[in-house]
Amino acid sequence: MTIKQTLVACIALASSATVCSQTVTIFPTPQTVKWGLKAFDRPESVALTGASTADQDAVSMLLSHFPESNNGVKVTIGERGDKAVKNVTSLIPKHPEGYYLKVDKDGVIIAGADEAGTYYGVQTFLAVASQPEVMSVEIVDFPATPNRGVVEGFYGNAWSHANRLSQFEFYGENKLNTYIYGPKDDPYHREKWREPYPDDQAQRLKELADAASRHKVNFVWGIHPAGDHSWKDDDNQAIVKKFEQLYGLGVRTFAVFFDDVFGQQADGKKHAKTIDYVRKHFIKRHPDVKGLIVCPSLYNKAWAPSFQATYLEDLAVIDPAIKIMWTGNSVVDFIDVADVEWVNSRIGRKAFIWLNYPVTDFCVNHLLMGPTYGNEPAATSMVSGFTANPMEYAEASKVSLFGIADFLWNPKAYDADASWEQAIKALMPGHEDAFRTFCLYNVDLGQNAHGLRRLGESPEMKELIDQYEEAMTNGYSQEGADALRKEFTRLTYSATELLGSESNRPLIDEITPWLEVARLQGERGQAAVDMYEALADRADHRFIEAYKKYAALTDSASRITSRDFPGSIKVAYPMVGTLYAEPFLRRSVGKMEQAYKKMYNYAVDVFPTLPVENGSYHIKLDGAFLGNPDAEGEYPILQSVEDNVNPDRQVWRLTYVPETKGYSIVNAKDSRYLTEKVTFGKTPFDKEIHTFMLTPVGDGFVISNTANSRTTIWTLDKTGRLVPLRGKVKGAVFTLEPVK
Ligand code: LOG
Repeated sequence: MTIKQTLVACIALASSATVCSQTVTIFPTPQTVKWGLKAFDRPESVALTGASTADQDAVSMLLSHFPESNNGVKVTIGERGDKAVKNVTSLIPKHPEGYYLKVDKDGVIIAGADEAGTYYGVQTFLAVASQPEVMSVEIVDFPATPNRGVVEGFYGNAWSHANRLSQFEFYGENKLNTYIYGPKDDPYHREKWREPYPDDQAQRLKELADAASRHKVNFVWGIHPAGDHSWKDDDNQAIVKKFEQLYGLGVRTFAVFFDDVFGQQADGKKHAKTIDYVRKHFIKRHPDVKGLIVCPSLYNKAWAPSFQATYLEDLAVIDPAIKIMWTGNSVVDFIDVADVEWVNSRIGRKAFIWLNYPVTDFCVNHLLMGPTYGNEPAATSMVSGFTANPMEYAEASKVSLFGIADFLWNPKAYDADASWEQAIKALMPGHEDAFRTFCLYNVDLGQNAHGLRRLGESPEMKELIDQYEEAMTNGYSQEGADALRKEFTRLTYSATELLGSESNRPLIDEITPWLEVARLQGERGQAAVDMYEALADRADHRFIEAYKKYAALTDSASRITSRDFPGSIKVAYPMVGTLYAEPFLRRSVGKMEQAYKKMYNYAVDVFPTLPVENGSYHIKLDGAFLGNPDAEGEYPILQSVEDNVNPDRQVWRLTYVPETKGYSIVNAKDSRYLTEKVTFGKTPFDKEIHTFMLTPVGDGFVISNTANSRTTIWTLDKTGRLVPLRGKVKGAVFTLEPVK
């Protein structure tokens, strides 16, 4: 159902009678709504007028909720031009996809500006009629943004067929009308773009195109030929041939992606020629093809300096009806007026937005379940379309997409928090509080290459942590400990409740690894509070028991994975509460450990010992020395012999950083430190991303960055350069030799 919340306002009258107004809050927020008194009880059935001339998807949608019968509530349905709705013609908004809806004692009128309008009118009526008492209402409604939806454009495991079917239903309910197919790791989209889909996959795409159309979603199929296109006509023809296959399966809108290629492959003039070839030899030959969308190589403003200065202008010679995509000021950012103005003036048309949110392919250990905020409402009138790139977790992405749908339909009325609350209710009915708590612990992206953070993580927890830490520095606070225990317990209860809930199983199944980590985080928090209390009571045995519990729970959490199946493109190691809760746990347990060791001897061997002592080392691989290049080179190098002229080049100072359980690695020659990319640091030292874990293996260590240690370890490429190795692969084993 589109309507997610009922505001039941009950006014108790002087004596015994109670009048209940069962108006509902409609999402996406309509342009104008006028509520009246009760019209009728929720209908058992409907009696239709105009059904044969009205949009058939709209009629079926209505009948799938209310059966037809002669004595049902009268519903008149149709679109502009149909006889059935002739009387209300002047009330139908002129905007494409708009509708007029009237509900009163005499029945219901649903009148669309076009077919989609009628369908959306039905969706709104279903919402209005979701309560036991249906209220009178008059609604004039239309979308502010023309093409609204999703671009499945991420790297990683592509959505399943069932995911996509469920998305289309959701888009219909929430009035999103566009889905662009472009999963980077579907081989037939990118790597093997020239090859046709095998029959079984082709059949599924046909099913998708049909299903999308039933929900008034424009199914756009995209190809990504940019990696190895020769920019000659035989390859242009290969695009056309592939498009013909998809055309045969019912696809009527197409896209060509040139993103994430550089140098010679990122040539605006060549891209324009290819697109023009496709226009001439494909689009023009099929009058029923609705359009073409292009994603340029230069798709965000931050990259402009490193591209051909005229890339966008060179591309912009293509037919002005062809849409050009744009991610904003940078790859991952929200959209504002200034950046849309910037690109529009270069491409000679309104940009088509590719919003990289809530996509997590660059921070796979996180889920983005927070409110969708940051896009400037006024920008929506300057774009030809607006699509969001989601997470590979399709069901979980619906929280953000709900907000996107609401924002795009009616940007002026958009309230990110209210919309988010509504999404939570819609997606997890019966478990709203638990789901809300879970979502609040999963808003942050963690440290990531794009630098985007979302700071709204559990404000309740943040406040308690701040208070508790202040109390800790001033002595002891039982109140602070109690409050903190309560909040951690709430987290555990919420996760446990959701794990057992039946209300939206596909969503629960998807997020189960994060729910497990959240449940354990709550329990770890409780154990940490036990440690705190034991320390205050000077109860060393109790402290050790609590510590052991904490350590065991932490160990269990660190073993949880998501998408860990054979052939998975990306395995994730779920992280929860990364902004406040998790750093707090590490910090406070680390401090308590130190405090305990100063006071007691009992069982101190339970604490992990450092893999290596702080100090200066040679870092060696197969007998060769890791060194600092003489020039201002970016990467350390591997040198087969010891440097006797300038020995400091091969000396590395390792310093343990308790917060991250990692080491900073600093070269003795010039004090440059290694960063998360194993280059030398240029930005100020940041312990979160500039420290390394040393995992003992045999006589040596595998080295990994603490920020992404679970997915990346360091090894050497053919040139002897340190490079990150992704995935669960055995890495290079380094040995450390202390330098006196
Ligand atoms: C890719 C996209 C990816 C996203 C976020 C575009 C146009 N292309 O940096 O496939 O999901 O960033 O990682 C991209 O955004 N490249």
